[in-house]
Amino acid sequence: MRIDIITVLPQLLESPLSHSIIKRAQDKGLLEVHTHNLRQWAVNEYGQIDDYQYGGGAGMVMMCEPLSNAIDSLQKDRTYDEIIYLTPDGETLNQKIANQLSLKGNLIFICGHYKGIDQRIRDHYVTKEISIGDYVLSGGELAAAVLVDAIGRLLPGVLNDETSALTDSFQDNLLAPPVYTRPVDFRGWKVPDILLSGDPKKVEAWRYEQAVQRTEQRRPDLLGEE
Ligand code: 6GU
Repeated sequence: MRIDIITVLPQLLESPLSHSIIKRAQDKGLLEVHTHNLRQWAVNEYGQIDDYQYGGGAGMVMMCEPLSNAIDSLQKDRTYDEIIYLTPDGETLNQKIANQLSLKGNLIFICGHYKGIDQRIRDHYVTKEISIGDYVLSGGELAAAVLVDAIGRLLPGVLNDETSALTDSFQDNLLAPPVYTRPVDFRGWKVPDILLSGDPKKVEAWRYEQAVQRTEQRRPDLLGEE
């Protein structure tokens, strides 16, 4: 998979994408992430990419021309399955969306800033709009990093047995059960006996029951859906 990210702050994306599992995905050649500074396509020598909004009001809007030139330039070299705009008014990201996107080949992410991007780019270029939750970030970059992580770890070959996505929270609309490691007794706080029983069937049944209980208590909304 290849992800091209159009941003005014490429530095902000560097660190989150160069560690741990997402770094390994790139090192293994399973994921390529390329960031592109939108200023390359600025409309003048001052590097302008935003302007006042028609109709008045506070806040700048990211202009059509730099964005369309950026996207056109990327599309000269390859075709993209989705052009995704990261925006708080997009569809809220969940595991199902991450699963679906992990099956695609090439993606463009557009990170918004200020009041967002000109609506015409959304109407004529963008194919999907995604939010990472009901709160406002100062730009789409951290949301883009979240999306790259959520998708990247699902690509075949990225995770091994230890990090397997199969037992994640949300993978089957259930939260993950509690987990324990050594020691068996820490300050008198004991590991549940069943996990020490050596009976994989019993362990599996206990984990399932715990997952259901936890989901009922914390996220009943997950149980009523699909
Ligand atoms: Cl995708 N962008 C911004 N700026 N804020 C957000 C968001 C995205 N998702 C949640 N809040």
